[in-house]
Amino acid sequence: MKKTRVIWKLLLMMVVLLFGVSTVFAQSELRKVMKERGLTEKDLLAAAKTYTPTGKHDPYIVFSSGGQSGQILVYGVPSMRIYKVLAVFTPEPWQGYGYDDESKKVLEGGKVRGRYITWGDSHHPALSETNGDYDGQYLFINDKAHARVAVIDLKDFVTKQIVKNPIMKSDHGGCFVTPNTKYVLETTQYAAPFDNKYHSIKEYNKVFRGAMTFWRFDRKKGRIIPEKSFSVELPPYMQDLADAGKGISDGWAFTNSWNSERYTGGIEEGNPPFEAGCSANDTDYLHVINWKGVEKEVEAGHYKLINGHKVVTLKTLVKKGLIYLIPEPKSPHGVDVSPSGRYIIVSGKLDTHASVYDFKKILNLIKKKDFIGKDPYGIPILSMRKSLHGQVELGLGPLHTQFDSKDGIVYTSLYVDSAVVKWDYKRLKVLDKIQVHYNIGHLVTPHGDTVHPRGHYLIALNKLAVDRFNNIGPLHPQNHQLIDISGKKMQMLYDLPIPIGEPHYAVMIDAKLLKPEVRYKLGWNPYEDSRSPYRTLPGRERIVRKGNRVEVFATAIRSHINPERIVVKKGDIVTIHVTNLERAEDETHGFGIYGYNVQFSLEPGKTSSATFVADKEGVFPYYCTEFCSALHLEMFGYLIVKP
Ligand code: RUQ
Ligand code: CUA
Repeated sequence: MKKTRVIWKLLLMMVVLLFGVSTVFAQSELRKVMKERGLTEKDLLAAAKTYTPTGKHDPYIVFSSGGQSGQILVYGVPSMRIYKVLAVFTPEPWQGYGYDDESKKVLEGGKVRGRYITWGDSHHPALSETNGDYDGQYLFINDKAHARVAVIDLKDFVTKQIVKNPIMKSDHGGCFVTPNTKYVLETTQYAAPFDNKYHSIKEYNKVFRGAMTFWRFDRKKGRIIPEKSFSVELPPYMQDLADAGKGISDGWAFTNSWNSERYTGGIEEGNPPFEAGCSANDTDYLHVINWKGVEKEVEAGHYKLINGHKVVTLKTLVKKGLIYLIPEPKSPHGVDVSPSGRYIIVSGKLDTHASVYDFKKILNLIKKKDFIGKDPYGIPILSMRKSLHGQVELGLGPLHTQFDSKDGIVYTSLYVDSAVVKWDYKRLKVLDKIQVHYNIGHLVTPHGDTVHPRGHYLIALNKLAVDRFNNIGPLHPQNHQLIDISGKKMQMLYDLPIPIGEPHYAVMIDAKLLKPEVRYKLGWNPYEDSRSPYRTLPGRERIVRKGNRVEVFATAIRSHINPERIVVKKGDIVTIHVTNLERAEDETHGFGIYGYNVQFSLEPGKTSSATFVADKEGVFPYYCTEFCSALHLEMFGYLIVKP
């Protein structure tokens, strides 16, 4: 009772401060609103913890995967206000991404066997790290459907590069970075042949393979260097989530798996379905890989070139003692390395327990060559019992784990129970549980997968929303729920519907670490981080014709586009470059042309180009597509194509 009264007084004080009204008036107003909206005192407290007055900024920023949209969602915590959708694997017109020549080049990096792909199943974002903690410089994300990885530079929140994995057909265990972002990890999901040829499913054990790729990241250039990247060949066990070691496990990588049966399905032939065949064994394998050792083998030239990519074979890995397997409860999910790097938490998924492995014990077993056997590929297997620190029964469907700032405290999602469980992985006991709505996949805490988790908030990334929001048709949004974890008991604060696809993972960073630019240098091509050779200064606008090639050097500044008329002949190949001359913050112009699928977003200083064949005669208005000034509507011109 006493506590409620204190809360009540605090809230009143807030209202008084906020509105500058008398206590009595504020009290009656507040009571009225509560009554009208059916709010409890608990609701008011949650509101006070999340409400962010106009002009106030958020202390944390979340980068959430956008699932099938192939994008990334950026929102603030605790306000849960959505700030931006980052275009990554998919064309996105607001940002002009995929609609100008410069960004098309980035998307082309993600071609699959020559085909231009316009979607991605974005899964796990990863922030760049320095000494194991976020540094606010780069963001990476994988596309499960096509085994691709993208690099986003956080100095302007723009996708700079997409690389296609040369040997994988899908991925899941990515992206995870090594503690200084030397490598970005990507691990296969569905085993497949490394080559692009026909193979019968009967060749599964021999030809189908998993892999873990170590993409070498050049921090200065802000790009992945494919020539310096390499992969390790893995058995076709359907590798799942992965993580890079840190602290005492730095130099090692971990991935679990869910098909040690090497089951190949075939209900068509009367075989059991995949989901039964892939979970017949009681255990699957946690893979333990010494990547620093693998790096040395690559340097020594002990690799095979497959599709032009360096692959260290299973044979080499086994011969040099660079890979080990440890049984884990069947079809597990999530493999999360503790801040110190000593403990590795694997969730049961089909088992109600989380298994906490102790890397010190693992290293000892490896040193002593204390193995319980070998798998069909000759990989030594360590004893599960001897590798474990312990197991804790958490509930139904444990999936992912995030760490708290308090030592030993973690949060694990329970998919089947629709709950988050708070527990102690060192002392092996459950501390608290909270219901979420519904069927949670991942969860995220600030810096929750680094050496220095910050605590305070947790977001449950729920797969199903069911009845939580207004009915907007059979396709429901997912539901991100903000939870206060600063106290002993977890408290639900806020629901955020996610409108662009199924978010898998999200990362949450201290907003102070992000220092993006507000404008580009004049004439900038952000996709190449250099001055565009096509930049145009005021007074230098021109139209240059060479044979049937017409090149237009244009500028945009409040409130005109120069030139105002572009006259070409039918069949001409036209390239239009537009430079935004503005220096003022947020003075973005756009440039859209009727009928030619051209749309630029011209942030201050940016130069964008579009090349097209003027294959239709007629009159084609172009105009600025951002409401930039009182005379924005007047910011236009005509492309006239003569017969
Ligand atoms: S994994 S919902 Cu697809 Cu990130 Cu666990
Ligand atoms: Cu420029 Cu509207």
